[in-house]
Amino acid sequence: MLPSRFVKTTEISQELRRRFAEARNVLVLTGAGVSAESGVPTFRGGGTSAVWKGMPFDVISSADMVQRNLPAVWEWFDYRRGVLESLKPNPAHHEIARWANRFPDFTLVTQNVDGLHQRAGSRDVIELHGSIWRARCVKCDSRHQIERGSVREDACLECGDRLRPDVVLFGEMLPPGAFEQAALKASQCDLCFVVGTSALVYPAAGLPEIAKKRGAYICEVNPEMTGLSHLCDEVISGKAGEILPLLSETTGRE
Ligand code: BJW
Repeated sequence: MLPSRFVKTTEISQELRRRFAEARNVLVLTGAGVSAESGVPTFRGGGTSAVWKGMPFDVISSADMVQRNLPAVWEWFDYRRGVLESLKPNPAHHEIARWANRFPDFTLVTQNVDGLHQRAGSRDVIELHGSIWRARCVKCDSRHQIERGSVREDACLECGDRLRPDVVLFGEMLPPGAFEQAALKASQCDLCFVVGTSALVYPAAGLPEIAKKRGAYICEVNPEMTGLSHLCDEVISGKAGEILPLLSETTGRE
């Protein structure tokens, strides 16, 4: 089933312009695609999907691998942090950061662990899947920031036990309160953007469904159709870094 409005171009509909100009509560859910134009590989689809030493990401980024071979997991995450050191936020990150000042109530929820939203200036980002820039103790759960360009700690500063990346792997619980806070905001928003996510991973993919049930207008920005496209009021087929800046330009809302 196609969404009510499927825009197969970079055109922004009059309806979306009006909604964008009048919206008070806006929620944006982002996924790996929002960082694709910065050079961060997405997880699924296309030739650049994440693979490490022949292992698909769901093998190396798994709770099982943390148990069996934590050094291999760190090698994969250290490599990714190293790559991120030289990458920059793209126009999509910057545009979303500006939106925080446009709407009376704005919430950014991301599945990304790369920290690029924050580097673009976004604050109070709800990170559903953790951060590649933090380590967490396997025993006492205390968290340790990993500064850009620095060497990460080997052992927990509180109890001395092993540290693991503070990211959420399949079958693991999301950070306490993160989804609940995002779900509350989804239930209150009047405009919801779903940007650069395949919308396959739950509970994140359930947020636009919550917003839709409460009557929000849902707009997806993605070069591909996803499992959520049918639920959206509008699907704009294109790259986030090209589409999102057009919204402000065409509505003139500052
Ligand atoms: C562009 C673009 C451009 C490209 N511009 N777009 C309910 C129903 C069914 C299953 C479950 C359920 N609840 C829980 C589950 C199980 C599971 C799950 O969802 N499984 C499904 C796969 C079926 N979920 C979980 O296990 C979650 N935990 C949980 O629910 O805990 C409670 C619980 C515990 C135990 C039992 C039951 C419940 C945890 C999920 C953790 C996900 N972790 C990962 C890895 C992080 C670590 C790492 O970085 O290595 O997070 S998986 C990976 O997928 C990563 C991402 O955040 C996540 C989502 O991917 P995303 O962002 O959508 O990226 P892609 O690559 O899939 O898509 C990119 C998109 O961008 C594409 O559409 C492109 O077209 C597009 N694109 N260029 C715009 N320029």
